[in-house]
Amino acid sequence: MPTHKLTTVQSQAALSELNTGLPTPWEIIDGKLAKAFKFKDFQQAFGFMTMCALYAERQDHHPEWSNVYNKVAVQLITHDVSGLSEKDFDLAKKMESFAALHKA
Ligand code: H2B
Repeated sequence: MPTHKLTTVQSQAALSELNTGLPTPWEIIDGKLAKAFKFKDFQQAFGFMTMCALYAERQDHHPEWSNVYNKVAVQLITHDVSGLSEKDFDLAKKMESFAALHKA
């Protein structure tokens, strides 16, 4: 299925939908969908990252991220379209569900 770059208006609408009900929201920073997750400890953070990594590999859509102990800073972008696509919002939603399985 081809991937389409979302317009600014479409990205803002998708961001609002993604953030509905979330205590800590995602933001669009420098054209990337970004969020910093914080967990109880490194084990929880790495468990979260492992679930995300396996999903990302299945989808062939990979995050930019960094980890320091209990924090995981995530930036999502679709390199193939040089911008945001539905794939980024899909991955962000999955990341939220994986984060919910790990201790904050
Ligand atoms: N991940 C992300 N975030 N954006 C992409 O455009 C992308 C990817 N493209 N993972 C995939 C891999 C592409 O390079 C391969 C060839 O399908």
